[in-house]
Amino acid sequence: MEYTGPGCPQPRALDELAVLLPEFKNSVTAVADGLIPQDQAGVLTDGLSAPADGGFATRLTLTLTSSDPNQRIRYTIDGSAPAASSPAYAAPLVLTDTATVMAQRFDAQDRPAGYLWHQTYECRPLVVTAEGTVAPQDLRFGRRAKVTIQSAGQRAGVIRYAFDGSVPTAASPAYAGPITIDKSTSLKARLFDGAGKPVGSTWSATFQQVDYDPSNITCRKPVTTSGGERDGFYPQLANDGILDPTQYWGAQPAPRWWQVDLGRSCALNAIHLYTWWGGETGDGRFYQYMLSLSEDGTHWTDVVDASANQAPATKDGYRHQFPVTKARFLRVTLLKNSANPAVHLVEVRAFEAK
Ligand SMILES: [Ca+2]
Repeated sequence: MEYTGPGCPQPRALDELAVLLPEFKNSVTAVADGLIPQDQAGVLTDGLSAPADGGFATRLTLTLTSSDPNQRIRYTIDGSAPAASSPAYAAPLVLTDTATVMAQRFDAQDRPAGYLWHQTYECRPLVVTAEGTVAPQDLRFGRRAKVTIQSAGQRAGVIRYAFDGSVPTAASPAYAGPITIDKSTSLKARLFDGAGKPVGSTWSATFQQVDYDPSNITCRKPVTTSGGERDGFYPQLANDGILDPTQYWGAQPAPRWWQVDLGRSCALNAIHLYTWWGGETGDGRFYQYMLSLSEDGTHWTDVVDASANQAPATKDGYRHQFPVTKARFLRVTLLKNSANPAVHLVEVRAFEAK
């Protein structure tokens, strides 16, 4: 997700540069209060959806200082260079919309002195949250997601949005409540004030629908394996929640096992095992395996014996149901891949009895 608009680097402290460049001394410096903290940048769920380069959500207070108190500062907020006719700085500036601030010292004869200081501060007034995504800061979702848009600080105005990739205008649909999406889509949203004028930047993101099942309980739990991993084929790819055949755990030679710690004793009655299946339509390969459960990680019960399986792997996976069994640990032992000596898991999903 990102905001589009002017770039917004952190405010410059020209006094720091003065160490290297003495001629920068006696220039204007600035302190900005209200910038979105770096550690909250990019967070979707708590409402601060912004890239890591700052910006502000509702209001920004800017304090300008000159190391020469005898010279006044004049400033503009429209991007033009300050002149003798520009306002003299007397108190901290309060910004409520994107602005390029320029400031310059002027001497007793109102002649420019020192160097021009300038900085663009980007207002990002919207807060976007989503339910049903793979993770709080993730824009990928399963069957559907519910997207909520608010203005930061309950700022007055009308939020308008567009799904077609265009930037919302005053004629775009007005946001009236959470929006449910059920396919991949771009979303752009923008705040308009009472006069129909846009405020700040446009919020923009692309939500991506993926094969993700929120009722699966293996997702992102700790995993261990018997080793033999190939570079880049991490064990965590088999329980990242997403069925994506380009991302899988791979190890060799068979047999190899992969194990997940569910963190608590669960009443399981179904496991869906997605080995690699050899491309979109499958290449006819099959995997032979055992599925075992354990309460303590030491004593195991085999709930599925597919050691003689010859059914080809497909994108639908090997789906097993079994009598309800209590377990904290789930182990997949891959005994054989008919295509080559390596074994592969795209995803392992487990489900609790309802
Ligand atoms: Ca996966």
